[in-house]
Amino acid sequence: MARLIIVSNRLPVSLHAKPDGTYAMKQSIGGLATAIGPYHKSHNDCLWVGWSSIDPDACPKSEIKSVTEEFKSRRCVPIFLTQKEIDGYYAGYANDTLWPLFHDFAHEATFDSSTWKVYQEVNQKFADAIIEFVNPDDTVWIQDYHLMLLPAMLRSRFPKLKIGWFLHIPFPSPEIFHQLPNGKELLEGLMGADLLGFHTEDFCVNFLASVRALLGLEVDKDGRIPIGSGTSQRFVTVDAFPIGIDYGLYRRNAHSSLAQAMRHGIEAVSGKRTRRVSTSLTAESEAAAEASDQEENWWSAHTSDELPEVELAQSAAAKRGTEDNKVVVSVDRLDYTKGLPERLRAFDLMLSRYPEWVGHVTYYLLATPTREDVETYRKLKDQVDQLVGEINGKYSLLSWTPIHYITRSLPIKPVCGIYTAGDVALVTPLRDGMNLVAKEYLASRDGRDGALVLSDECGAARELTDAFIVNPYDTEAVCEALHSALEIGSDEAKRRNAAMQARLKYRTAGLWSAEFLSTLRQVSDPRMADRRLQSVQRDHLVHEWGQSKRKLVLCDYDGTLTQIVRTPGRAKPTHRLLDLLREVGSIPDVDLYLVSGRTRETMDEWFGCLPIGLIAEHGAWHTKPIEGTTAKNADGRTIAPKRYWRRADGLPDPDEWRPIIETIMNKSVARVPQSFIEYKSTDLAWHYRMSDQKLAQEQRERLVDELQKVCPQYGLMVMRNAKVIEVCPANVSKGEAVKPLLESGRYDFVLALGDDTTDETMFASVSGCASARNKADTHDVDNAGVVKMVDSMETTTTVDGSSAESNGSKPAKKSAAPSAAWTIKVGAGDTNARSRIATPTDTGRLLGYLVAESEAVAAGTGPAPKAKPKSKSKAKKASKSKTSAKPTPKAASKTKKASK
Ligand code: ADQ
Repeated sequence: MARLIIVSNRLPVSLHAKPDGTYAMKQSIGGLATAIGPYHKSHNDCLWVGWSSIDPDACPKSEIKSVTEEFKSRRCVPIFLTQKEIDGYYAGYANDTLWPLFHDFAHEATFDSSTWKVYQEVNQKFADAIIEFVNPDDTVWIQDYHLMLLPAMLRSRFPKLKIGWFLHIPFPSPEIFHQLPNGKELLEGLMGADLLGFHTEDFCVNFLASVRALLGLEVDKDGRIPIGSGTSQRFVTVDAFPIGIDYGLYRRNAHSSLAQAMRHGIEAVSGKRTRRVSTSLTAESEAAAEASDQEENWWSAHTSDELPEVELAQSAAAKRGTEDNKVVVSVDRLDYTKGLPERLRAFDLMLSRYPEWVGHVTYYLLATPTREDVETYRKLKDQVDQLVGEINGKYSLLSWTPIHYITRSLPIKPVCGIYTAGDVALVTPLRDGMNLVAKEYLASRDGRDGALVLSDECGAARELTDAFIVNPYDTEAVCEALHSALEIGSDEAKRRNAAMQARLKYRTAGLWSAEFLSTLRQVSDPRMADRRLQSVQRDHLVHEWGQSKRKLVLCDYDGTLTQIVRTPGRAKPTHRLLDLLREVGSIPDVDLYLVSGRTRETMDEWFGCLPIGLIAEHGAWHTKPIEGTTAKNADGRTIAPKRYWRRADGLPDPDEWRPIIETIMNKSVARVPQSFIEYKSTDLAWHYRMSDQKLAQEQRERLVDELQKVCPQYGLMVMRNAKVIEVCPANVSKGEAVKPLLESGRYDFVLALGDDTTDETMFASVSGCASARNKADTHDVDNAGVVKMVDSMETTTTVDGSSAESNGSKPAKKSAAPSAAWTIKVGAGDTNARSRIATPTDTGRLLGYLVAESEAVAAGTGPAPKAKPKSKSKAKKASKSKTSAKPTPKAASKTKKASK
């Protein structure tokens, strides 16, 4: 059985020695463990290889054996690294060279040939351990910058192994990458993989620029780098896979009693919950105000400059209501990439520029120190300590402290408590691959307000475009964004969040790993690697969907929404699939049609209850719900809509041709055991999926020959589909069936999905209609038959015989063809479709994206951002000063006042 082998620096579980000498296993927390952990846990065919955190030199051999067994019981393969190896590979090359350089902190990077040597050796140690048990048909998924040489090491031993690699941190611009003495070797190491994944399109662009410059390799239109030539040629695919979070986990934990207790505690201390702080503040400020009114007394003898507390207390008095108090939060590891000193300076500036916030905004800063043995990290800690001390010293009032500084590492529930208490989250890393904190904050505030100030230097900024996006180096911009975020109204904050939350809810950690693995399978199969729907194209499709006014989805069923099975009757839709189709069909500006070769009886039985259109027998029949008949009962369940089936006009008379075709097909049934005829009202189909394939294929050619001689005289045609030979009217095809919809001028977005040759006619119609956009006016005259069908599909006869506009809206100008037209082939084989996805599961995922996007747009913020590659140098960064968080007029006037 083919297995999935995940390889990362650390294992997802760690062992802790107990006092009795035995070990306790502890689940690791963190992005990677939560993203892939559930897959590993629930799949018996999934193994995880990683560093055990145990030094073999400090552990007796017998213990190593028992520890290995302990790990094995959790499907983990431990790698034992000595202290020297850890110092060179992990602390040295990975964290002192690659980490700073990849985060654009070249000045922090050390280049030491001895750590590079150990990095090579440890990568080889991982390779040797994997080679010992891996099978050639397994899939290996390698994580992160610690193991960049591993793909080529495995490839040299297993040419056919499916190998993927994902980078969790940014990939730097080529100018920065070129500073790395061993850059070429690292890239060569990665060229051993089939698929290389990055968080964003920008990082892919940076990576490909370095590949071009250092290896002289180019990427083709399908996002693939060809390696070698001739029969041994293989491809390395590069694409973006933005990691998500387990949204439900954060939403649930935010409601836990521990998180709520934490939230209440923070709100009490910051004066939001009780009047304690506010009362004393009020007293303090009233005393100040009173004193300043009296001439010649102690207070008035001091200017504000000499005693800023007086002014601050006065400003505090301006906001007496505790409901106006606000909490700012941030959660970080204390790393120089997270931009803590810059953020603290911006908070300081905000308090001095907008003194009305003094006494009314409290910043909960959770920053857990890491790598305290390293000088840079120690210095950073000292700097942050000092800044916090300075700000607290400068602004604290008797009963209010601006910053609550927590340096402990907290488990998920208290962290969620902090998120739920935070009116504003300050997430301003100077550079970050993705940044999960921003996403966790939004998930913890599901359905609630709360404003996110987000650095444009992290991957999350490409997705969370409704946040206050700032340049983290620009103190002024962060200050203004923070002020705007504090001032934002609850409704506006909810509206912004709802859009981002709708997308995050769908784009989870589970979706991320499933998409990476599905892409890895697709790119490793030469029959499916061309025309692959790349993430940038998928994002473009989703963006166009969000922007369009009226959308048409044409979707085949067998092989497109569900796997092809041996017995056609067994391909019944699951509840999950029906729910998905119901969701798509229920979006107000969407018309979904299932376009199938199945009989109308089957279509009715399986899908008649859904608010969608149905086209059966390759277009011989069509129906859509009569408007106003789709409703929900008291339980919220959709009541099956009323619908009438309509037969396409001008079809040959079945009584004339059916006995002749049946006789011919019956000969094949007799010759090929387990083959059979399927009877449809306008169509006969010979199925041989369950038969001996060699015998069936020989017979198929004979049958096709014979049928082709007879069919034309009856106006019929022969179709070769997947393990089926079908005879149907020559003037019927999926392409002809959907033309009336395409030419109706009703839609500005069309998506067609299908898996076999019958769907190619549909693709041709969609492409033809899109390319003939400007000529479509003439069609009414040229093709009277088609126009007739337009009319019959556009209007639906109601029970009383009157005619109703099927969508309730007037069609746009007849000649207007869709401006966005997407055709997608599902699976292998030749196609004229624009793009290809691998399996029906991918179809489901794509439809899921569209549902989430419609929800996000409905939440009121407009369409998703179009992915735009962006690469910039450090030099540009230093000079830029931008923020989307423009000061509000109110804020601007205060700025002026403050600067007087
Ligand atoms: P990290 O550098 O670990 O991940 P991040 O994405 O922010 O950074 O994830 C941090 C995780 O740790 C979050 O789940 C957060 O809640 C938690 N955390 C952070 N500080 C904490 C603290 N003080 N106490 C408790 N919990 C804390 C790397 C890359 C990122 C990328 C992820 C996933 O550097 O850019 O997003 O991998 O690919």
